[in-house]
Amino acid sequence: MSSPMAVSDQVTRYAALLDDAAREAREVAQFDTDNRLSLDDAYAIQSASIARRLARGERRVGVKMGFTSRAKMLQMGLSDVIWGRLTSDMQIEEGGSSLFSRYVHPRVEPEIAFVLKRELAGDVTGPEALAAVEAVAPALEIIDSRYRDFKFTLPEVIADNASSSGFVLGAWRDPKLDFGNLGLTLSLDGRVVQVGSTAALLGHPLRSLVAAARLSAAAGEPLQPGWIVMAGGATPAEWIRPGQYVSVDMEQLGSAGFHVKV
Ligand code: OOG
Ligand code: MG
Repeated sequence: MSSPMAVSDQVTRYAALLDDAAREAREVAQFDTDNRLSLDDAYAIQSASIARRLARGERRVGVKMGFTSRAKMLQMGLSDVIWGRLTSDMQIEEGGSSLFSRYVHPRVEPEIAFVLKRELAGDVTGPEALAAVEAVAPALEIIDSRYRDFKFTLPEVIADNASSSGFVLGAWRDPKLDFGNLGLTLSLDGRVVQVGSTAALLGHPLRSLVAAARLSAAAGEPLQPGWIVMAGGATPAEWIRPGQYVSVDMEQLGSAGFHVKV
C-alpha cells in the first residue's frame, strides 16, 4: 500500500470482499500473503466493512475485544489485543436459535459482557471504567473467520472484524457484584467442554473494558451509553455443529445459551 489513492482503493476492495463473504457465508483466501497490511490499514478495512452493514440498516451496538486471554492467544497463535465492532444483526436472543448455514465454520467461546450507562473514553482507571458500567452479563460469542481454515495474520483478522459473527447475552446483573474471578463453563448439549474463569481476561475483565475505552476513543468512536462491550473469550473456542444447544454457566451471574439450528 504505497500512495494514498492505492490505500483507499484497497480498503474499499477488501472491505467489500470480507463483507460479502460474511453475508454469503463464504470463505475467502488470505490476502496479506506478503505481510504488507499495516494495523491501520486493517482497522480501516474493518471500519469500511462495518459502514456497509450500517448502510444496510444495521445499528452499531458496541465493541468486542479479542485475544484478552492467554487461552485465546495460544489457540490462535497471536498475542496482541484487538477489537471489533458489534452491530444489531449479530445479536442472538438468549435461549433462541441461530441458523448454522449463516456461518462458514463457526466456533463459540464464553465471555462476560458489559453494558454502559455513560460514555467512557481514553485512558481510564479500573474504578472509572466500573463507574460507567450499568450491568454485567454472562455471554457467548460466535466467531466465524471468513478466511479459509480459520487461519489469518493479525492484520487479516482485524480487517475481518475480529471474526465477529454473533453474540448471546444472559440476564444483566448489578456490577457491584465482584465479577473479577468467577468460575465458568462452556457446554455443548449439556456436556462441559471448557472450564475457566473471568480472571483469565487480562487478570480482571475490567482491564478489557479499560483497553476498549482507550482503543475506541483512539479510533474516534468513544464507547457510548447503552453500548455493549464483550470482554473476550475466557477459554479456547469450540467448534459448533447443527442441532447443538450451546451454553455458558457463570458463578453468580447465571447462564446464557442458544440453539444451532439445522
Ligand atoms: C479472533 C477473535 C478473538 C476473542 O474473544 O479472543 C476473540 C478469533 O479467534 O478468530 O473474539
Ligand atoms: Mg471473542
